[in-house]
Amino acid sequence: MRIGITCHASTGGSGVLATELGLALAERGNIVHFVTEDAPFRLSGYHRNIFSHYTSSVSYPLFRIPPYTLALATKIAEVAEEYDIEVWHAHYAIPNAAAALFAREMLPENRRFCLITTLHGTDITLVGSDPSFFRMTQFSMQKSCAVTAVSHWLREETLREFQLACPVHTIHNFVDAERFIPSAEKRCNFARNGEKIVMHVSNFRPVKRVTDVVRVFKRILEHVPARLIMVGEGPERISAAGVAKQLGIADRITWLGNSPNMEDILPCADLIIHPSEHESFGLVPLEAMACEVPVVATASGGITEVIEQGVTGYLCEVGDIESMAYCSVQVLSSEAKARELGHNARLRAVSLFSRDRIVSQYEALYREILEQHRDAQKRQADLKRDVHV
Ligand code: GMT
Repeated sequence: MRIGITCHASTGGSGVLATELGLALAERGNIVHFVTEDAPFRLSGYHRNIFSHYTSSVSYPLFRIPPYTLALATKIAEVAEEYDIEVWHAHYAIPNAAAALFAREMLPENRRFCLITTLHGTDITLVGSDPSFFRMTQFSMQKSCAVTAVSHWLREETLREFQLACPVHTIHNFVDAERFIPSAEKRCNFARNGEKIVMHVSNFRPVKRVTDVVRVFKRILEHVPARLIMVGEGPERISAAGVAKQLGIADRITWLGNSPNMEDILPCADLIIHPSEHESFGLVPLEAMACEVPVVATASGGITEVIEQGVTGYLCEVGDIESMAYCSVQVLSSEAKARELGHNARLRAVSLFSRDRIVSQYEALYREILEQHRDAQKRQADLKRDVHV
């Protein structure tokens, strides 16, 4: 198939998933064109069947904010027409699905692609439900040929919040379990003098509750010698660093910044802490699970579909620092417990969220809507011919 993908190029999970999906589709022989504002975070180097196109941004004194969405729509239309794209996959409703819809309208009727919109989380829970975007998000979903959500929880939230007339399919996120693998040697990369490695990975937005990570870590240190590795960048980094200073543990934390090769970093951890306010899926926990790293997270949203309580990790209430610290200490102070959780975690990641399994679900959906789309186009052409006869 000839497939177009639009996603956010930044470090967030939606862009990561879209990139991994594009790479997997290309490996299966599909032709994949990315249209983004910049190179997607995890897409580097040459890959067979992958083509990249960037939007050009125009700054003009009249524009206080450059109209990026219009530039994106224009680029999508150009690429779709030039490469005869059959399916366009927009990741994150705003502005990607809206721009793709606009692009589709610009194309001649017989060259229009099928649009699939994948909802990732905050495009529904924060951005899309904001009154300034609500109608546009709802319209974009309703006019897509298919809408998918990355968890059952997000699907339910979407149907409840937007009262949609169209179905929303759940297709979970996936992990490449051949790339994300456990590695005993890598665990030593950050540890000094027998320290355990506690890690947090995110884009440090308020929804990730990064200061909770630091508070949990402070309590862990009362029981286990450990080092906290913070991976990522974002607005809450300053607050988290401030809390660490106040608690007197700044020297026990290493700030790594952003890194695209998480397969080399996650296996270094003995434990991941993921205390989000809500999480529609939790791609980082899944990638950690594939590396046999247990996760302590919050029972908030779709992450409960990823982590099995007490079997592959632990789920605590949002903001419950004591419980998160207690569970963390259980994992870090018992090799046997950590091994058991890690083993179960990888098994679950491989059996339920493998790349092959999930990419096949996307391909099947593409084929299904493409067939419906072609039937509809044919019916329309027949109708026009009949009218002219
Ligand atoms: O940051 C992003 O680009 C997307 C981000 C978000 O806030 O929507 O992450 C979401 O998408 C990921 C990939 O599907 C999920 O694994 C994350 O759980 C989800 N984040 C939230 O729901 C907070």
